[in-house]
Amino acid sequence: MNYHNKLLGAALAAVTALASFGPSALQAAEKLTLYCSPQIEWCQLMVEEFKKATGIDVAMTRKSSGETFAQIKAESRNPKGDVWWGGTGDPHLQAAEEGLTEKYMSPMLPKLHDWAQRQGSDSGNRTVGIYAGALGFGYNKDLLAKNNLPTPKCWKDLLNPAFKGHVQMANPNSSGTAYTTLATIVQIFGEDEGFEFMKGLHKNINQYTKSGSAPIKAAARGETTIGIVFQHDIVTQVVKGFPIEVVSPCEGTGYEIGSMSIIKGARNADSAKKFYDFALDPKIQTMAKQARAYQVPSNASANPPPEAPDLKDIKLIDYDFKKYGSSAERRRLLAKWDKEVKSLPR
Ligand code: S7P
Repeated sequence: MNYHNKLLGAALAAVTALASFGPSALQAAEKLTLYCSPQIEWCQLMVEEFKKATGIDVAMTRKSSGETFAQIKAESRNPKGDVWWGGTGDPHLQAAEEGLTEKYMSPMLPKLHDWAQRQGSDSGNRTVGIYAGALGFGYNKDLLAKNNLPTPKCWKDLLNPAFKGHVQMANPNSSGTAYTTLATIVQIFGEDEGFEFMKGLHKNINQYTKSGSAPIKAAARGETTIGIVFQHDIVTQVVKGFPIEVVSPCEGTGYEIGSMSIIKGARNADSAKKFYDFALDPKIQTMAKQARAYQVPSNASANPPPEAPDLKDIKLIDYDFKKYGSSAERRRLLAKWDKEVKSLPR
């Protein structure tokens, strides 16, 4: 027997052995590549629970919302991911508009809150809402007292020169949280005044981080006094016992509809649909608090964690998801922020 025949024999033996284990062995070969944008602890919990429920192996990478959008776009000729789970809704809407994601209508859709279903209908069902959360900022009360700083209550308070070097936020190009901040400020104050606000804020910023929740983790560690983030991410630090206070700005604030999409050309399309339905299940959404994730779940039968900020108590603006999630507007605002704000000296 020559070398090639030997190789063929070995391959045939392997296939026969696999088949003899029956369908469960073949099922175990199912897999899923998950791009995950919420906090890593929640990403890991979802991977474990999905594997437990289905036996499907998951390869997961965690990246911020803007970064994941850029990756999916860069890979669009040769897609490597199957599902993009979580992250702010604006870049999911942009991905839908740019044809980077697949249409899918889960049987769970009618069980979702209106705001989550609307995310679907606004995108031709190429994305869907999985949670909601309001933007705000948090501060380290020990550092505030130590530096004799006033208590900030409003967005405009953050422009006080006393806060120079005390405020941290993420870069809106990489971070969905920071893009939500930029779009919120523009919607509250109007574009001209909003950009003046961002320039004033820039003078007080000590660092633009890559990830949206990093500034409040830094505040918890005493590395910055104030972090502009989603309020649920502030609650996580409060629950961990850090001396952090949550602020819902007096002028009102924007919010996110955290979203999920199936990537166009997904190699594991069946697994992707299974994960999608699984992630909309009320039992699975209720598990989020195990990972100290305090967003409001999108399935109306899921129980929001008691610690989750109650959106009814927050002065929410009528955030225009269609406009600020559109490809042209997101690209325009980010380019303008890079040119007119980020480039300024501090
Ligand atoms: O930490 C949870 C969370 O705030 O992170 C997501 C966020 O978009 C990911 O971080 P980036 O700001 O870095 O993109 C939110 O969707 C989610 O609520």
